[in-house]
Amino acid sequence: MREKTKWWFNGDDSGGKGRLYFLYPKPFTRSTVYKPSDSDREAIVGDSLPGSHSVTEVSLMIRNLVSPRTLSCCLVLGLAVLAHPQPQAQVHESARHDFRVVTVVAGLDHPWSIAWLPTGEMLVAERPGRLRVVRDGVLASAAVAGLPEVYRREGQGGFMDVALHPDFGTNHLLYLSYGKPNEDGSQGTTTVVRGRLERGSVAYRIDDLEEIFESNAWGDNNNHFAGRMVFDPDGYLFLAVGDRMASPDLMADHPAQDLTNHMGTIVRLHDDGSTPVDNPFVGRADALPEIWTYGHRNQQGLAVHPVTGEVWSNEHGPRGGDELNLIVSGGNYGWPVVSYGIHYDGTIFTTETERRGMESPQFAWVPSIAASGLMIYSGEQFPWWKGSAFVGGLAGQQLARISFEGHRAVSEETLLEGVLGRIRDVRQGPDGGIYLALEGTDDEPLTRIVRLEPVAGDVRTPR
Ligand SMILES: [Ca+2]
Repeated sequence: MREKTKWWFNGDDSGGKGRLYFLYPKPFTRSTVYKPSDSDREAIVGDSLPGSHSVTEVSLMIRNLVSPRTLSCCLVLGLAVLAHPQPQAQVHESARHDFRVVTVVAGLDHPWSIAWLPTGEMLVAERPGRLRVVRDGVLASAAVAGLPEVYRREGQGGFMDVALHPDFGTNHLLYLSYGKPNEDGSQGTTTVVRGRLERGSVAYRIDDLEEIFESNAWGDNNNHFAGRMVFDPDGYLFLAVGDRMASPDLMADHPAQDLTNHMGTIVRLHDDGSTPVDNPFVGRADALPEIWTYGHRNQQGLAVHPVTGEVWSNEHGPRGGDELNLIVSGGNYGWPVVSYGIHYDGTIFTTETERRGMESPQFAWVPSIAASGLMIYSGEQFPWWKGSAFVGGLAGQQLARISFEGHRAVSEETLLEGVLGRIRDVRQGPDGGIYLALEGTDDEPLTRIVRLEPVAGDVRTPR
């Protein structure tokens, strides 16, 4: 019997009969059938039950929680509870679904992004330059080995996003975006490496690491790297590169409006980093061929629509003017010539919010929430939320849900405002759950990933 990881009680709050769910690591096997031995049973019952509970019957049912190949099992034990049932988390109400917030894993240092392996294990990129593995709710102490050094462990120039190749199951290729330092460490730029994720005797490691794209977005500051990545259904890799905080007062001379660098762009690449010949600026002497769109600021969300396959992005405005954008080939998204925002000090750099020939956002936040993370929901756990976009708020300390008619955002609902602090990333897990990576604080830098848990019987008609 290995160490236990987690248990929770599902039953009458005032005591009485209920079921104890117990999650523990299953030996790694391709088989979906795993029978615990009698000694396993004894260890579970002996180790995991609080003293005031007694077991009247033990029925062991193996339930795969995530996928047939997950490492997790769930034992369901029939219990008679004498006293002190486990309190359940608070229910949060919203227009379409009620839900609880439960902790998935704690102890993370600036988690910036989340990805899942086919085994059900969770990968978490920590900004200071570590890639962590979470197995059955337990954070492995050893980080993934074989990844590069970062430009800055503080600020924004560390590890950014982690993504699996669409054929990861056969090729094991893992992609990481990060702030790459120049030779003397004085400047950094958004860069993508990939390598094969292999499991060693103790921990995962990256073999055959190679750099596949170094953006031309060098700067000696530590801001606006963007760095989000996503593969679209055709297998192209999209990468957001931030504007490196060049001043909006540059207006039409701003680097985000200059196609000879990658600042303020989304680039589109083959999986090996080479340039697709049908990219919109291929063959132009005044443009870099990797550019797919430009005129962006600091894009902290990038997602593929689960039904249409379209690429969507969100970006930070300055004071006001965060945007949710539908990404179309060759589009100029206007920064800083058109914006719904103003300078942080309240002064104005543009009076225009839209202009012919520039792409307008499908939704804009005024005031800003500091949009971070983007997910368009397609799971079964929250059926009324299918097709909604979920966006984390850093300064806004909230989860925004945007609903659409076609491409047009028609409503915004603010969830969890002020409840969880700053939300850095939003993902849909392979179980259809909604996962949030939270920011720590100066006082408590280590932080959590949480999951929204449906409330049974919650599905209701719209209010
Ligand atoms: Ca814009």
